[in-house]
Formats: sequence, C-alpha cells, structure tokens
Amino acid sequence: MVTLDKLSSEELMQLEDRYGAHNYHPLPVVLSKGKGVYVWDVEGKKYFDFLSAYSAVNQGHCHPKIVKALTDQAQILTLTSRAFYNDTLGVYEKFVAEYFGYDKVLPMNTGAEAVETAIKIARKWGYEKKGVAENQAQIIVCEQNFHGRTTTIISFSSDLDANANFGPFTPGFIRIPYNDLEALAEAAKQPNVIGFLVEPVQGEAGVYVPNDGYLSGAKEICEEYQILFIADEVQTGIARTGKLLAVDHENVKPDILILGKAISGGVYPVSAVFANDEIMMVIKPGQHGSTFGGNPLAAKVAVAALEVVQDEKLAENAEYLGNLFREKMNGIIGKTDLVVKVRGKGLLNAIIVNDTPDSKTAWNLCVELKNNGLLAKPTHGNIIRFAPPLVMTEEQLLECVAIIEKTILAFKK
Ligand code: IF1
Repeated sequence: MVTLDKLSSEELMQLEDRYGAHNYHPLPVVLSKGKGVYVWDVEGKKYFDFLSAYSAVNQGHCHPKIVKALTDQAQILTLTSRAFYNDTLGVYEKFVAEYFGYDKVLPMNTGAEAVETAIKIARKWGYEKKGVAENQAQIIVCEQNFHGRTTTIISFSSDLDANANFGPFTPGFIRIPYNDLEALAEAAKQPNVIGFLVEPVQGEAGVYVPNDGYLSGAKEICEEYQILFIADEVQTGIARTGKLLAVDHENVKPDILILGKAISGGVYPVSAVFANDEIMMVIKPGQHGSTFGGNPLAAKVAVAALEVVQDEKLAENAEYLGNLFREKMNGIIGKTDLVVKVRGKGLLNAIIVNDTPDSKTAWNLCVELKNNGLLAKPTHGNIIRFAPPLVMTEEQLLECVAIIEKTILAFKK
C-alpha cells in the first residue's frame, strides 16, 4: 500500500485516471498548494495561476481572511438546513442584498443551480405576473452560451460537446446570435417571451466582449417588451472585468442577477440569485430550495470574500492590470505570427492562436507555459484564456508577460 502523502504527480494522475470519471482532460500538472497568485505542484515547482479556477479565486488562493471565516465558523455551526432559522443567514442576506443593490437574494451553491433558479423564477413571474399561458414561457439565450452543465441548461447550449446524447431536452428557449441587438429585438416580438439570459462577456466561448452599448441596448429592448434581463455574472462578476459586475461598465441593472464562483473566493461553493420583490416574491415557501443553500459556512465565507473585493480594490486593480496586459500582449503579437489577437475586459482575457480550433497548438503552448512556470488552459481549440487572480501586482503581471513572451517566441509548432 503506497502511503498517500508520498505519491508523485505521475502516480496521482494515474489514480485519477483509474478511479475518476474521465469528464476532464487536465493539463499534466498536479497541484498541492496555493497562495495568492501562486500554486505549487507535488514536486514543489511554483507557478503563476493564470486561470484562477475559471475566475473563482479572484481574491487569490487561500486568502487568509476568507479561510479564517471558514475555519472559525466550521467550529461553531456548519449546516442547519432551512427547516430552521440560524444566526448567520439573515445577516448575510442583508449584506449581499445591499452590496449588489437588490431587495432580496435566493442563496444556492453552484453557478448552474443559480442559473436554474433564475430560469424558474423568471418562468413563474411570466405566468403569474405577465400572464403568459401555462408552460408556454420562452427565454431568449445566445449562441455559444455557457451557463452550466444541468440538463435544462445544456438544452439551450449550441455546443455539441455539451449536449450530444444528453436528450431529451427542455423546451422553452430561443437561441439568437450574441452581440446582435437586431436579432434580440426580433426574438423579443415572439409570443410568450419572458426573459433574456446573457453572459455580459462570453467566457467559455472564448472571451467574446460585446460591442459597447450591447448590454444597455439589450436592457432597453427587454424593457420595451416586458422581458426580464437576466445577467449570468458567474464568471464575469466579482470584479473580474474591472468593475464589480460586468454590467456596471454600461450602468445596466439586471432584473435578475446570477453570481457564483468568486462570491466565495473559491474557498466554498456559494452562488446567489438577486431580484427585487416584484419578481422574487413569486417564490412561495416550499416552491424552491436546497439542502446547503445559504448555509452558515457559505454565509460567513461569502461576506469575507466580498469584503476583500472592496478592501483590496480588486475591481480597480483588474481594470488597470487588464489594460496593461492587453497592451503588452499586442506588443508580443507584433513580434510573432503564432498569436493573432488578444481580447478581453479587465483581467478576463484570451489570446487567439494562429491555428485551426482542432489543432494541438494552443494545448502545446499551454504545456510550454507550464514548463516555464505559468498555468493556463485553452477554452475552445485555438483560444487560450488568461485570467489571473485580481490580487496580482503590476510587478507580478510583468513577470507573467515576460514568461508568455519568452514561451511564444521560442515555440516551435
Ligand atoms: C466546467 C466552462 C468557464 C460559467 C457561467 C454558469 C456556470 C459557469 C458563465 C456554472 C461555470 C465553469 C464550469 C466548468 C469550467 C468553467 C467554465 F469552461 F465550463 F465554461 F468558466 F468558462 N455560468 N463555468 O462560466 O457554474 O455550476 O460550474 O458552479 O463545467 O467545465 P458551476
């Protein structure tokens, strides 16, 4: 029997291969420690984390204030269920409702659960407030969307990897091109439309930043046709794009706001759905819930994680470093034909590698970046997402830029 604390990276990868479902294809690195912008592998090699667990550790790995909130509460009361009140939930709900400017919050655990919750609230509002005939509600979504992995959510995905052979699918969704207000206006005229679910920046699709005015134009169309504007800020929220929320860049107030990931700093699964009373109060006792939703650990961790965002001015830092990063990337692009474009907002960025989506070039470039001490991973084929923790300093960012430049200029296809 091999004692678990002596296993090598190779042995640990083999354990996952033998005993774990093969639902991921990770980069060949085995992490054992994280602190701030750094992670370490089993053999002790140090890396810059340029993925941030898909924007869940915006506050940096193992932030001391957030970890303390977890460990303190873990010794007091971890879970009561919602069968009873407890002394943390109401305090948390007030804190986050005021933090994001809504009457109420419905606490869940994962991003997908929060998206599902938002769909249920919107549909119920459609039937009970807008007067749509039962089971006829339609929600507009975008091509290349990513909102999670549940059966209903993949029902409206345009990604065959996400939904092939998972049918039958949930009806009630109209898919339109992203970043296209004419298409939205056309779809909004369809009967029974009650909501528009959109990512303010499409993350998984490859960090597609819509035109200036898209979000505010979409909100105007929603208001004109009495459609709920539902913003999925699971990945773009919590200061990632240089504002607290990506919709803040256009001063758009979603009717329903969906948060997850970094609302807890990556320390514990926390997600949340926000709305004002005329929408949220369609949910009555017993009509929705979750065993762990809003538990005391989640409540304390999320308050600490959101205080860190304010205390450490993470949105301002993301805005400044994001502009610097794209400027430096464009300088590198001028020296090579391997990378053709950089795009992004704040510290949610991606580079487009000059090869076909089914080529291994982006993957191989990420392997070389790993060898040079920086961890990132392709999203689709030839697009590499760059999303470091928002606590990064300018000096650290420039060190990362140097690693990226060195790797790109030395790379042989
Ligand atoms: C995977 C992607 C990113 C999200 C948005 C909801 C959710 C996500 C905008 C659901 C989750 C994660 C899921 C994870 C990888 C990662 C991801 F590649 F899948 F698409 F970030 F881009 N809305 N995104 O990005 O939240 O249920 O996961 O808590 O499924 O592989 P979740």
